[in-house]
Amino acid sequence: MAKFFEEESHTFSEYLLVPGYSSSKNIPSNVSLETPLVRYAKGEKPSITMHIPMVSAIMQAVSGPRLAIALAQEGGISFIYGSQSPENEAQMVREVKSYKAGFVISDSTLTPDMTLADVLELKERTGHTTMPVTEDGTPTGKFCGIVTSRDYRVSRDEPQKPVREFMTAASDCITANARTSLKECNDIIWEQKVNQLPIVDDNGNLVSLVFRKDYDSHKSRPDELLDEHKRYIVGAGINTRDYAQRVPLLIDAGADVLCIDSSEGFSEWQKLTIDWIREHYGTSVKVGAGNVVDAAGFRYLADCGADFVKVGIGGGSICITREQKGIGRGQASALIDVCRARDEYYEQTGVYVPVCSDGGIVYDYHMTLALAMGADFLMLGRYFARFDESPTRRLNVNGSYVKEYWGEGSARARNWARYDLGGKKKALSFVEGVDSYVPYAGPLKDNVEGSLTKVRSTMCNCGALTLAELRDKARITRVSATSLVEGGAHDVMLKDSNSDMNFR
Ligand code: RVP
Repeated sequence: MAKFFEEESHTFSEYLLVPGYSSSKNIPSNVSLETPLVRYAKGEKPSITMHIPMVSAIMQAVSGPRLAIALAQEGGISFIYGSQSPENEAQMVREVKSYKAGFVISDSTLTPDMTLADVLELKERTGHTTMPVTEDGTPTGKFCGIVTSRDYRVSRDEPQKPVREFMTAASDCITANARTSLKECNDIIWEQKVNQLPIVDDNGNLVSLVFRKDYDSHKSRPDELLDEHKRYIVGAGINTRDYAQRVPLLIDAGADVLCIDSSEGFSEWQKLTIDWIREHYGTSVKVGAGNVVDAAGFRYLADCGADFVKVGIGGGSICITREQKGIGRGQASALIDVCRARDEYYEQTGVYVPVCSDGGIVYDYHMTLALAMGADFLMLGRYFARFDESPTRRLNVNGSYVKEYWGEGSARARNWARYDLGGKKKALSFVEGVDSYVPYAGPLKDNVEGSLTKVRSTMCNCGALTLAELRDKARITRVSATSLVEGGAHDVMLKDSNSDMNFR
């Protein structure tokens, strides 16, 4: 006879926090959101602690180098997507590790043969108006010149006009060499009255750009997450198929932490992957595993030596696994079950294995709920896909700006290794994800700050100043379908029917 779980499975929206006593010390500026990323023994400290409990999803549409840098600047970690060649993924890790604050690697580069139409298309896609021109169109190719919006007139110029005819040629640009410090670059920008300064190496190749508009943001970022060499911390996704090739390249590139990216993690494939890493690197390479949705799955991965365990099957916004295969569990129920198992494991073994809640966060308050239910940190896909820094195109659809967002199990990403169960076939057998748009929401920094302001505020209402205290003190109630209606605006006529509250 099958085992039947006693309780239905529930989602975050079916719960609310009941405020507890808060003292005059419970003010948002006193709240710490520090959280462990990897396992540690009682009395010791984890080797990596994040300053905010957020990581970005291991997805093509989410975690590229630009988002990784922006998130590390706020105190969280990106996991660069693994559904690309090991070499490309390692290159992305290297880009993050070699990033120097204030020196921007171009993500909108032209060739001299491209046209004004290409410039306009790129501008629409990335939102950038300043575009360097290199011989081969790569961000580190031979520097040929620069295009800004002052170089063309859309009303007069032909769309087919080649870039070489209207760019400011390299010989007329003020540039600096790669040994110039950020302070010196900013001095040049002010003295020469320019808005950007291309950094060019001794062979004439573009290295990066320094922008006047970034001047203020170079000032200290209190939460940024740095390694011992003051480089940004970055993670990388791996799979249970090509780890013997992929892991060495990622470690060599400087990845600080790895995570096995799999739709279903309660499997021997995960053990084989972790065993291989332990055999070759001992415990110096940190690796998370998942995804699981119950205590047994957690226990298995914790015993395998996973540094953290990721929870969630079928709850992702772009995920249709539950419809396609009939497997999964409501994200809240899965998380509660796994977090109980983590606490038991800690009591029994003295080893704390952090839990990551992956997928299904829609509202900011879901973040607080997930943390109160026990998550040490959250993995978010849709949330980050909406920002400037995600690697996807920004488009104007019916008058609104949107960004593209597609699942790793979609026909577009074809991340077969994430879903593979073994056998000869090296392709997706059927899709488990969709291709979609999400509302464009601007820069990561502003949005993360906004969301965490709400998290801090709710923590104060629960009398908690740390995430551990929140887990201890939170009082959580289930809500009926009728009281859900009561929770939103109701019985009034909204003035702004296009309100974007749903996405905040
Ligand atoms: P969300 O934040 O709700 O967009 O969910 C993101 C999560 O969804 C990812 O971290 C991953 O676990 C899962 N995912 C990614 N692709 C797919 C799919 O195609 N089914 N699912």
